[in-house]
Amino acid sequence: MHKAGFVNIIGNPNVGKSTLMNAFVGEKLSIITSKAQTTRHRILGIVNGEDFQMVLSDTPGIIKPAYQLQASMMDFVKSALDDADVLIYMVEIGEQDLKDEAFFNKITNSKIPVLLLLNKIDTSNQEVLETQVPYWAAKVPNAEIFAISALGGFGVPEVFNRIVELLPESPPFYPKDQLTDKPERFFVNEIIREKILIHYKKEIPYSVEIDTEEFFESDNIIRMRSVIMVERETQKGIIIGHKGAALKRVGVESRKDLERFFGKQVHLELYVKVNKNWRSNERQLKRFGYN
Ligand SMILES: Nc1nc2c(ncn2[C@@H]2O[C@H](COP(=O)(O)OP(=O)(O)OP(=O)(O)O)[C@@H](O)[C@H]2O)c(=O)[nH]1
Ligand SMILES: [Mg+2]
Repeated sequence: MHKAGFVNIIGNPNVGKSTLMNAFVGEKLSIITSKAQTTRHRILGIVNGEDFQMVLSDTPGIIKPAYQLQASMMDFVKSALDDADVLIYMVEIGEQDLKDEAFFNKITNSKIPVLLLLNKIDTSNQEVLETQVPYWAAKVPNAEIFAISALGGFGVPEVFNRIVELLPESPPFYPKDQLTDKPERFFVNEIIREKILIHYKKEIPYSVEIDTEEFFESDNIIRMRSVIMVERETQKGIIIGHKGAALKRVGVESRKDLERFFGKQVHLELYVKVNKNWRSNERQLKRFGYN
């Protein structure tokens, strides 16, 4: 017998969804930062076993959209609510309610199995845990609750095994050596965007999109050229920094990560371009993979 199914991870921003998916897959597929709204897409991470295939979906944190990009991000969450075989609802210690009631009602009325993961228990203690578990059990009575630390790995194997149990009988959906649904250039974009999230403040990371225009792989090196797109001229100056120092740092750190990710020497050319109000432009968003 072979089992396979879609296991979709949803929750508020910054609770550790991407950290969990990477832990399951054993690869850094999704970027992770301490800032909210790090993930903008629905990213598949596929875990293949002898007799099962777990198709995980990492999704953007749930927010009330303020502009078109965020609305598209929430469409990814909606799609993940619709096609899940197992729903992972992640919350973090100390968090109260999900900000969007419609999403929350969908979870509590779900006909499919829901695992509620109470994450970041490494930041807490037994006393707090003893109040949090009953709190969530009352709020989401249809869920099985697991207290975990996605970062430290505590409780992660137990959740993994439970998901495998819950997978429906099915042939695999993807070739059994496939790890994700995204192309190589997507990961280049994401690795660069992670450095932007880490090094720039306020609205800058949220105004940036990366477009990798060239990706040439030869025997011993991959040559890439990527554009960092911003919404306004002033943001371009900030990205580049004094004598280009800030942009250089992004380039150096990205290249190191890209070499690790692809297991090959990388030559990365970066430049910055203004793409006015791209976040609110349907056509531009479509071009960058936000449907
Ligand atoms: N202490 C602690 N920190 C964690 C744990 N899991 C994740 N984090 C941290 O929480 C922050 C957010 O993690 P992500 O995995 O990016 O969270 P996310 O839910 O994917 O965030 P968005 O994509 O923005 O919605 C990062 O700084 C992680 O290192 C955990 O178990 N314990
Ligand atoms: Mg994420």
